[in-house]
Amino acid sequence: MSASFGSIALITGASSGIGMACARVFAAAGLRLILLARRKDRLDALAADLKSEHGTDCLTVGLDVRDREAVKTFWDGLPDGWKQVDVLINNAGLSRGLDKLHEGSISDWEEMIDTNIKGLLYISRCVIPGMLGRARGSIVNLGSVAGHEVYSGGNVYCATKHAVDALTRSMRIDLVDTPVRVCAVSPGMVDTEFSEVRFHGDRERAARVYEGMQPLTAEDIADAVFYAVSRPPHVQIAEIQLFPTAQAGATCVSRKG
Ligand code: NDP
Ligand code: 8X3
Repeated sequence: MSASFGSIALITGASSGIGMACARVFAAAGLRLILLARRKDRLDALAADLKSEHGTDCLTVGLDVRDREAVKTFWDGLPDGWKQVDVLINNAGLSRGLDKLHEGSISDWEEMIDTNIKGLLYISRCVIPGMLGRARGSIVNLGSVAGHEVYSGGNVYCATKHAVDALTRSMRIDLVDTPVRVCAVSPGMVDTEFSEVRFHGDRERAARVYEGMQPLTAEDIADAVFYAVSRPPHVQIAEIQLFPTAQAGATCVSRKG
């Protein structure tokens, strides 16, 4: 099976949150999926679910997108019939900490820069040439409100998402004379494992981020990603920004109770 916009989607960071929700939406649309993340056990469990729910064929790969050689080896070693990626969802990403820059952890900075910027670049460099060869493709990069605004303690995370915004707009220019479309989906607060990762596993602190307000869900974001990809070929959605109704900016959130 396939959809009018393609037959294979590659989703990075499919083991959790937004990436996992995207996998469910694109599986329901009949695509075959290449699912990447470090936690392969989770990808395998997801693939088994999608097989039984939709008959989806998934290729699951335990991969750290920061590892340039591993990304190349994964791509070069893809089995026949799996290289024709029509939909690329550059979703793998994370934040670490909310420290002031002059008190920040350099290893946290490197993790964010290497994942959110360099990982996106390594994967895109592998996938885009094939899209050009086949003259079709849709790329969705996960941006953020943090790619448009900065906030206290957001420093390096915000810088990485500003970089994603710059790379998305650059890709669109570089690909303007081709049929390949590039979109950023840029959410505000989404209730996933994101805050737990930001606070290094501190679940109580993570839960406080969403206290007294209703955040977006991963499914809300997957719906936006699917909308962008499923437009007719002559329509390129440049960016979708989404907030919860109780949010109007990075630091403007209405909390009740
Ligand atoms: P989650 O923490 O739930 O999911 C993050 C995903 O990224 C996981 O599947 C994780 O898999 C993967 N990932 C992280 N590091 C790597 C790596 N080095 N190599 C491969 N995969 C990696 O968070 P979200 O779903 O919320 O985040 C998805 C994207 O959405 C991110 O880019 C984030 O910045 C963005 N975003 C999130 C918002 C939010 O409020 N939640 C708002 C705006 C944007 P694993 O650990 O198994 O490798
Ligand atoms: C995630 C949203 O507000 O934590 O990108 O930066 S925020």
